[in-house]
Amino acid sequence: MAGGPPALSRRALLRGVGLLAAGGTGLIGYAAGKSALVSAAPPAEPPAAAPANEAAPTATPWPAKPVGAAQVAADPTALPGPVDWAEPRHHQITLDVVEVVAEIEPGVTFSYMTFGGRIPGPMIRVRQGDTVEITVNNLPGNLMPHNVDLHAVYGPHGGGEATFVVAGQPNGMRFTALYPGAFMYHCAVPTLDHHISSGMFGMIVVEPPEGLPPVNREFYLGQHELYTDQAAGVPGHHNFDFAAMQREQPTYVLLNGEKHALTPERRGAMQAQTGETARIFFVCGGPNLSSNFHPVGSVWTKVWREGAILSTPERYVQTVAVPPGSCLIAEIEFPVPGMIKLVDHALSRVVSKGMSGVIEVAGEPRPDIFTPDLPGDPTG
Ligand SMILES: [Cu+2]
Repeated sequence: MAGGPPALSRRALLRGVGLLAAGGTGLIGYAAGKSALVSAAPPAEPPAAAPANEAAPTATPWPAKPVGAAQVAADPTALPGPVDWAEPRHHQITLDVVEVVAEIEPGVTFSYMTFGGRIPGPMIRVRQGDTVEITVNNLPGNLMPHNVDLHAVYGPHGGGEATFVVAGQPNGMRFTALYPGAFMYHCAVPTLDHHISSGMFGMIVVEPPEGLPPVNREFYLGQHELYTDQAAGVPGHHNFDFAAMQREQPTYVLLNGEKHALTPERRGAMQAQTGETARIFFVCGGPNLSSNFHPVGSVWTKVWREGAILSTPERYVQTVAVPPGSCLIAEIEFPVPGMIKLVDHALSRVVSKGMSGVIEVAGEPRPDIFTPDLPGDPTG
């Protein structure tokens, strides 16, 4: 297992990062010298005007930066299949830490920090009793130290201290997944709220030995909020705003890391057929806001709050509160065709802040269940 640089202990590095965070100017000085993640210099070009319907920006906008990745939104269908093994297995997993400039929405760039270049980070799926060797690979060229704290780990810091690593190095640990459920993982360096807000969170699912109920489809989703020095929608590069984070007033509230990413207008909607049942794995990264997760035009037919999969599920739940640092496993059925919009029902987070996704349900109409038009309705 690799460690930190030879001259410095991991504990000393953690202390150092803590001092940077506590010092305020120390953090700004550190980051401004590196220029990409937190910036204090004036813009190189005249600022773009804010849209008339937006609040005035809190700082002069920078021009948009060249993007290093065309997309950070995770494909909601890109998740491992259900556990199909009956004996304990050993897993070797590497989480690449990717710091990358990408668009929150078209024309608005941000310096994201991610696991694997996607938000949420890759879903890890194991069986209760499995052993997991997990390595945080902090890629060369990154600016920040990182680590991973998994809520599925019995162990100090959830493994955060054991995996702490500076840029250009890997650092790993091994654990046994002793309890089942869906659990968040996240970067947990001393400035962890900054790192989570910038994208560093994901989910590990530990299935019970008997597995999960069969379903037709599964989707993997993550909500979190982003604090920038501009109003939502202002073109250009948005820098991270620590003061806004302290006030817990986000610029964006996002599903899978980008504004309205999982909609037909952006990256594409999720797809389903009438008569099917889908399972949703949902992680609320926060760092500060709970989600009030609601399917518009439907209902969660089964809900395992907190991802507590051994619990008896609640039935026909309209809106589920999911706190930051937790997960939800829910099932949804599709009796009629049409569009189901997934939102945070704290509704001011939806339109301009970006918190929505869509499931498009194809199939034959069921007028016995829903009839949109009645005789005498206005036409056109
Ligand atoms: Cu980090």
